[in-house]
Amino acid sequence: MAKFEKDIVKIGYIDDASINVDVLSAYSYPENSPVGKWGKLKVAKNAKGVRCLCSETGEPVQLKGFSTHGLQWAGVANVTECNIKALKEEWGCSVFRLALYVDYEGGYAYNPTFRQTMLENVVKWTAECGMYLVIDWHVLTPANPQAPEYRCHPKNGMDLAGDFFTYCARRFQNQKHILYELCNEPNIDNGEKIPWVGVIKDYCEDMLRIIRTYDKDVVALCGTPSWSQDTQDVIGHEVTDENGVPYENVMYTFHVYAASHNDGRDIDTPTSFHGVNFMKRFKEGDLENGIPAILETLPVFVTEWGTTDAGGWTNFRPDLSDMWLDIFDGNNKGEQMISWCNWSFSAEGGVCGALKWNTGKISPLDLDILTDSGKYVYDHLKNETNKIK
Ligand code: IDC
Repeated sequence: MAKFEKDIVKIGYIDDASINVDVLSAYSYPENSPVGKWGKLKVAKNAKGVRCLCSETGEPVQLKGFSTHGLQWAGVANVTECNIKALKEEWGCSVFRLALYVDYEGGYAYNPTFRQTMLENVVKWTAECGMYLVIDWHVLTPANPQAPEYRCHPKNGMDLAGDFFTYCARRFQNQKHILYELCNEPNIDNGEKIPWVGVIKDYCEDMLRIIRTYDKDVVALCGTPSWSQDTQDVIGHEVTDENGVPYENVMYTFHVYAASHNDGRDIDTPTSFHGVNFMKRFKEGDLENGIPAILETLPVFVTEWGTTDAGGWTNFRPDLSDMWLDIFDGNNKGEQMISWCNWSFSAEGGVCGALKWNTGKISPLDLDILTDSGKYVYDHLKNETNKIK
């Protein structure tokens, strides 16, 4: 395990340009939009005394929307002003997640113009329509958020993660619509699980220290071990500052793909999760294995869920998705309403991508451009909007 110990993590430098970047002045949000109504979000307690995502005035809120596909791929073609605004106005989304892959397949590390162009644009477009934005540092490959590719880049020695969050937290400190996802899915390196205690937690604390220097209260979402499925590892080990004081306005992520992570039933997708009852673990707890109801214990944000298996390519399962959406809507021991982003808003995302191959513009909407998964999520969002009206 020595290779995971923090003291051997070499931390690179942060660019002066990020430390000194101009602070963006505050956007004003349309009055009836999610951000117009709920303001800067925070973590507070619901009626059951369980911590959850709340509005500026402390009312529990539930955000629903989409995550992009990897921005370095062609999926980026769908991330346009017109489409983002249509997701809010016509689909009823209240959140959008920007998946910023880093060292993989030509991600951020290879294309720093992401920061100037895509990120700035999406911050602006989501603000203009009053939709929340999750800025996701998409750790996936390498598996460890403390890997040199993120913290001391082999090409230039930069602490890319530290630099990125310095830039964002300083530049966007006056905005109310932004949330940060500190790392997408830490996972397995050489057969060894990257642990929460000693690695991921330390990384998240480093990023929180940076972010809190500029933005005292923005909501930050911490990725959890095993592709953000072992959320229970955080229980009893939440993030704290250097003095051991717990950080406020922090949530922990859980990622679910309905055909792979469910009530443990046997299905026809090869998965190592057969027999693990994720639904019970989150909803009611798994006391035989010492796990209390996760949704009664930790504030949780589902920054990714899919209607299919975890690979995204087979097994569209609306029945299992229904079961998860019911849990997310507050049917769990903590009565915690879970905010979510569906993976993915993309025309090249396989069976779990919402759009059919080659789809560009989604407005005005022709239902024919939607995949089964896209149609399922669209119908759910539409029903919600109709309920509110
Ligand atoms: C998938 C993409 C796929 C790509 C793969 C590896 O859909 O085209 O080849 O990543 O980069 C996640 C990840 C997310 C995955 C998604 C679907 O966060 O990056 O996207 N998924 O497999 N976790 C569970 C599933």
